[in-house]
Amino acid sequence: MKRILSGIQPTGSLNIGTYLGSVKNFVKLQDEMPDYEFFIFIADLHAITVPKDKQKLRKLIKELAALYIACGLDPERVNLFIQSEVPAHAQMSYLLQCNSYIGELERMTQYKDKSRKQETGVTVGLFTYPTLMAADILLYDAEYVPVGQDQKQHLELTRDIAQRVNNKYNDIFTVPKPLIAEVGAKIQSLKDPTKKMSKSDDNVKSRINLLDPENIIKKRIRSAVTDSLGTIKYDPEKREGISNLMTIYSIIAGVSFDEIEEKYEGKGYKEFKDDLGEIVYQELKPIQERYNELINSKELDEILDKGQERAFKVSQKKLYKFMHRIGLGRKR
Ligand code: ATP
Ligand code: LTN
Repeated sequence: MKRILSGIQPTGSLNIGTYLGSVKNFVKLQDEMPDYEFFIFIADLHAITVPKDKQKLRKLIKELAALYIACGLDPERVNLFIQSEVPAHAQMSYLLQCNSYIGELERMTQYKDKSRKQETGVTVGLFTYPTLMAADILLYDAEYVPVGQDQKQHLELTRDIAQRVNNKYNDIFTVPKPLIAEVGAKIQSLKDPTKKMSKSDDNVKSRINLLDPENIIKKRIRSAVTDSLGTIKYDPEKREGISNLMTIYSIIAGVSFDEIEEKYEGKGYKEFKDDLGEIVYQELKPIQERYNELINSKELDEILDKGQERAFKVSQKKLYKFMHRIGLGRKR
């Protein structure tokens, strides 16, 4: 069966950037692509490449899993699992490291950015991060990998590694393709619209988290950076702030930029922002209700157990196949 796979790091509460750029797209894909098997996992091994507080990490892993389901992922359609509960990921990552070059990992912009920001020692794990990501994907022979724009370079590296290994060891991996959503592929920070909205940004005002209460949601939108022109016009090159808010509006309300411009012709930011605050709140309300039902439930554990079982089976088989091709272990 053909497969689609993606991972998300438990590095902070889920925000509307990740939701609109990634989760919502997933929910759509599970219905639009019935011939594919879906795997989504919480990339907790990726999260520890930079220092993490134990209690916070544990809480975030479960929170993310519950939120994914609350956002509409159907556990009957999608295998949802926790990366560290499936040992083949770390094992495969090592095997791929032996087929990757220091030079190509050094070129990764995420590594360059994150290692620059790191105050204490930069770990080897941060450097080899892309080989773990390649392992995540290649273990499942994923044909498509839905990601945001920022992950495109890692996907390209995964393809290079897969092709290299295929040439050396007789076509063992499916070469994956990125699936990048067109609109909303990148939601920008509410405080600095030239940067992406990120859960690891120190400024909490830069984002709206899916679990934020109504008053915070509306406050964040009201205080989002725009410009002094005061008109509702989409121009992502010159007017990043208002264009970013229009993107959020467009995806949630399902209307085009032209329709938004028409609706707010002659009106100012206040009216637009008040409406957008309400639209975002109405989108998040049912998600928060479902999340509260799930977070401490047996249902969530059962979903994660089922996901782990399936992921274990598929990944273990691929891992052994590759080990065998390399010449490792005993021949059976
Ligand atoms: P960090 O800032 O800690 O690196 P992040 O907020 O970028 O984290 P990830 O866990 O790295 O979140 O991303 C999960 C998925 O959501 C990825 O496919 C990523 O590209 C996508 N994504 C994250 N932030 C945004 C955003 N602002 N707009 C669109 N897609 C996003
Ligand atoms: N690196 C990704 C998360 C991630 C991922 C993956 C995405 C880890 N493994 C495999 C797709 C496929 C990120 O930071 N967003």
